[in-house]
Amino acid sequence: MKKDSVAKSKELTNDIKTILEKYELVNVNKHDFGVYQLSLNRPKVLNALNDELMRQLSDVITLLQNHDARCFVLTGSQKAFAAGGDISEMSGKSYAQVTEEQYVTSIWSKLEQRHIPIVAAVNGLALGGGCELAMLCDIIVAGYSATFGLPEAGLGIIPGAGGTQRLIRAVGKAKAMDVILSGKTLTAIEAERSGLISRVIDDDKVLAEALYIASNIAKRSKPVISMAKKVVDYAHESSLKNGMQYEQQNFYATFALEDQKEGMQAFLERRKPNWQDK
Ligand code: DAK
Repeated sequence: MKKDSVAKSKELTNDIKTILEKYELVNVNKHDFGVYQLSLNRPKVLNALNDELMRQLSDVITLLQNHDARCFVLTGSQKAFAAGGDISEMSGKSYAQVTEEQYVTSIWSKLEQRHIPIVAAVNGLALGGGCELAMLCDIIVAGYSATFGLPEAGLGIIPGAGGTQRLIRAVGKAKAMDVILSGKTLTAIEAERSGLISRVIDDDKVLAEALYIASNIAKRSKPVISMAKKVVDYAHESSLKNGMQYEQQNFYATFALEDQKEGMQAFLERRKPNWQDK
């Protein structure tokens, strides 16, 4: 594979640099051809996705999309792309709260509506919301040691950001049920074989590969890429909207269960949950 056209680092212009400095949970690096690398930056909690991180990610993408971005690469750290939605933020929420505030849904749907493609460069853990965030991207490249999973049921909730809907479309019912119901995780090789991700590569080459893919996309016509993305999304996701709404209602409903409180509290107290079945 020719790598002579890999996007090289570029200096951000001062005007955009000053604006981006306030987004401390998302690091931005500019590369050639209008490729932007966005790195999630909550390393102490394995990039757990709290409301603020998702808001910043969405704002940065909107900002750069309206500037000169032609393709994004979204990445985390070597240990974790993201270990899921932030459990400490979610644990105390009630059913009334999550439904009234439409808990983080509006931010996630803004991310879904972008027209510039995102290549996810995944190393380490992509769990729960982290796996859902990767699946919301257009192409996923992962290192051999990456792990994908939707462990939500073990916390007394269900996936709520498209996990139930996108996983089944990517890997089929049998594997999706195994992952969602039993908590099985997928290795990068399994994920590639089952169609969840497009390329597996040595861990230390993942980012370079994702940047290479992004630069190839960025060098093509922007409206053509945007149309191609829209049409592929349509084929893949035409019934997604209804499914997403159904998932969301049921996700919120789990917050009416005592088992949601118990499951999340158990994680925070580092013990096994004592399920009440109510
Ligand atoms: N939330 C908050 N903190 C987390 C976290 C998470 N998901 N994952 C890890 N951390 C924190 C740990 O609490 C720990 O913090 P300290 O104790 O040091 O303060 C730190 O990160 C390092 O984690 P560990 O010490 O546990 O590290 P280990 O290597 O031993 O274990 C692990 C790594 C990933 C196996 C373990 O941390 C783990 O099981 N984490 C939880 C994984 C999980 O269950 N994820 C699913 C969460 S639920 C929605 C959008 C999104 C979502 C829902 C709705 N809408 C749009 C509506 C998402 C939901 C979820 O993802």
